[in-house]
Amino acid sequence: MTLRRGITGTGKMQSRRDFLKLAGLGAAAALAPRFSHAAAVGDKPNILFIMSDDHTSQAVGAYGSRLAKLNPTPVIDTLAKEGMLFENAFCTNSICTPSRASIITGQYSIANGVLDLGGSIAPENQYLAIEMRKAGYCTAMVGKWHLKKEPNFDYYSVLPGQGKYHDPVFREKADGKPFGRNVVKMTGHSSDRITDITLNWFKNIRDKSKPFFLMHHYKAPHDMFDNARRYDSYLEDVDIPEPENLWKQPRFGSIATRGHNDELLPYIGTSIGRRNLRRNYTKSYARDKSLSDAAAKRLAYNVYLKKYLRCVKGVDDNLKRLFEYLRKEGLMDNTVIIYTGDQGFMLGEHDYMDKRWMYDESHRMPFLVRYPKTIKPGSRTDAIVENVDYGPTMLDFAGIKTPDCMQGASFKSICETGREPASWKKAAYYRYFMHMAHHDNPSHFGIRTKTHKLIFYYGCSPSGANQTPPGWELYDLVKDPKEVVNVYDDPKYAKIVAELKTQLAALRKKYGDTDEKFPAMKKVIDEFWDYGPAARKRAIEISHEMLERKKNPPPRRRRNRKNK
Ligand SMILES: [Ca+2]
Repeated sequence: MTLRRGITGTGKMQSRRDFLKLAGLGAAAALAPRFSHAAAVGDKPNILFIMSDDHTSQAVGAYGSRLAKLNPTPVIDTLAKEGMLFENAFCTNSICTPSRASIITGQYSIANGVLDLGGSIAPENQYLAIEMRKAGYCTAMVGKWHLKKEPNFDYYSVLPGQGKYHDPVFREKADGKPFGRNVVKMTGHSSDRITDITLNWFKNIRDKSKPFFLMHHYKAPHDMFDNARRYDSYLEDVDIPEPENLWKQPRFGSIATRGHNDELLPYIGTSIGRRNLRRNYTKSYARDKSLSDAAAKRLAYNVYLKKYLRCVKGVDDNLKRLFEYLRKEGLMDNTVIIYTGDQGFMLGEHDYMDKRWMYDESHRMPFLVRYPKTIKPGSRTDAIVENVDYGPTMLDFAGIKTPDCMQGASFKSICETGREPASWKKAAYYRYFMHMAHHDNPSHFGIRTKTHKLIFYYGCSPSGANQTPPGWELYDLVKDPKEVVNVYDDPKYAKIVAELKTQLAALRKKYGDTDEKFPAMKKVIDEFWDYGPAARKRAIEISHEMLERKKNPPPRRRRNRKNK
């Protein structure tokens, strides 16, 4: 297969029509002429999009969390010092493949079809890369890709699937063989090799007559965390600061996340401590049964955080190498440099691990952008931006209008002025589909404004199967930024709940995420939307039914489960 075959105008218009149909935008919009953009490159800035896997904002020093005192990311922090920090950048579906799909297409999961880890993006639908090339950019993708199909870039060298931490293999475009057979084996740690590949591309491969658009993606610090050996003693003698809600949060959550009277706590949301033993670090690293629950939890927490932060350190040190090269070559200041993670990550907050949740630590993405020509050093914004907006923003920096197929919008003017246009979005929309997969997270969707977050755990798979108790949670982010008091049932918040439900329904309609294709799931959502007495009674029954299933599970069938 050649790349060119995949990017014909016909293929693109077809996918755009499908999208418009899905989004219910009608015939007039579908027939509107597409704009064209000149191929001339002139003084267009280079664009370097750096993304790590699961690097959460709490583990970026510039975000000032409890971990900032460990100085985990001195190099990444320079982007905040010399550029802008986004306090409220959010993913639309907190897991690897869907987040990457939203970035490359500018579309929410329901529109690009990547609802879960099984999805992929065909070369002709990799709009961000295609538009950059059309605008005269030399395009490259290096590192973790995870969108399965061949990257539609002038150059790529990508890890297959998750890739390996040590001695990784890459699929390398320059190898010339068809995608999947173009394998190059390397030795050493993936963060080091990914940086080497990028530096080699800068020196020997890129077309220097064009501006560049490079996506430079680390595998680290995704689990199963495995740092380069030189970091084995990093933080060895440090007690990692703990979040208060690792230990105590009596008013956190709902029947959806705790079960009726907490009866499902061992089964929902994988934990740091002994609460839920699936994929659990206490089980793996604090096996001594004589340890108290608290001692085992503290030990497991330190192992989990240290392994994670050692991987982060490897990323940060490698970026030092990359930035030194850019400085030496005079590329630092005419390049828009972005640093982000593909989602956030729970580092023991709420006694949770992994991502997937809509709680801030998992929902938020670190997002730093440096471009001294137009972005003020040391600036910050609390504007709400989503990963679907990343593509439009980078295209805007390249002088390209947002293509019609993208649902996101450019926030370049926010980067440059710190001010939000009056029409800018006031809320982020979130949806997680992979019901109870891997880390026992019930499916949910919700809305987050600057002041509140409303989450609806409808709790079933798209087929309606494996029902967990539906429930609602509301957090007052002004009074309760750590999200430990669910105020959904507090009468003082009834008006806010009603307003947010109306906004949430409107966003679902706007983004075409209303589940007509999944009637069984839609029925559950409709039944529990108002959450009156009958629905609450039924949720309690479902909680009991789930407990019964967990205590007396049906015989296991043999199956091959794909890991993430
Ligand atoms: Ca990820």
